[in-house]
Amino acid sequence: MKSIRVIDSHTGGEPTRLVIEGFPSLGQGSMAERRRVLAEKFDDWRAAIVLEPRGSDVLVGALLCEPQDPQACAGVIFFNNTGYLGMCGHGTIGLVASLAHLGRIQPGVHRIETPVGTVEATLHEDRSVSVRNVPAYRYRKDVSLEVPGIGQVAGDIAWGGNWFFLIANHDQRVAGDNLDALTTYTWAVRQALEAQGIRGEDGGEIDHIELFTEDHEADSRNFVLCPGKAYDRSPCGTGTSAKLACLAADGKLHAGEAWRQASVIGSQFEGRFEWQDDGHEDRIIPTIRGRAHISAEATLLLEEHDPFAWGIRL
Ligand code: PYC
Repeated sequence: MKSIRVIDSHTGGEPTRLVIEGFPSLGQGSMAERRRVLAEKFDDWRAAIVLEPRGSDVLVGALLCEPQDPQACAGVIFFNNTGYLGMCGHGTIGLVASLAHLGRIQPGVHRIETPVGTVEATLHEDRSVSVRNVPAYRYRKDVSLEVPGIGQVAGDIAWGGNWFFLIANHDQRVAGDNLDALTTYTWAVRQALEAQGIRGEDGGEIDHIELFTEDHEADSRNFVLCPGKAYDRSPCGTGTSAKLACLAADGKLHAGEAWRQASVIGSQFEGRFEWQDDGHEDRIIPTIRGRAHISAEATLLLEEHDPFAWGIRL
């Protein structure tokens, strides 16, 4: 019998399962190297932790790692029902809330290594968390796409720690009682991007699709389709970062101004940005603030003769 200790939390409704003990060693490399080792040698551990019957399609896993840099408080690798993420905003907020719950960190600034760079998380006295993310930028504006069954769709491609296709003009109702239609629409867009070879600047797959609409209580409401076809219950930290990059590039939001991003279920993040100060004029450093709540402390058990011990993989 194998056992894996986890802390579950949710950030604006989106769950994170932080793995704190019981995972095989991935070596001492960077988080990007350790993610490669995880994917190549231990992918069944990912599946055991986040897939049914222990998990669900919505769950994001976060493997807590020893950081390389002694100044960092943690390293982390995020994964989901289909594979691995670069960064994860809601997951970082969940990680920080879980470390605070365990008494491992106090309010203040904490550096966290991820596969796509180091982020800086501030645990505030009110238990909310700000994540100063990796640099974000818009790669292409107004990309036109023929989507089978839908027609022409135009959107921006932006990086916020993962690759996003952001669609502002569409005929969809972005509301919690329209999730099936939103999923069908965004999944068709995702497949069209893939089929037409439209990718991020580094050749990375555009595996998050984001729709926007107006909101009475925030500056915008979004629906974000995640890589494994689940929608993000939170406003998506990396998706909000990508949105801030587009707003900044269009001059619609200025450095330091607040942007309240609501999710399709009504939870909110507050985002702000500063321009990156290294000659990349189009890049911003986004900061996303939100709040996570702890939902379980648990030990996952993998029985030797359980046919679904390593997850249901169809
Ligand atoms: O908050 O960045 C995020 C995120 C990515 C996928 C799910 N949540």
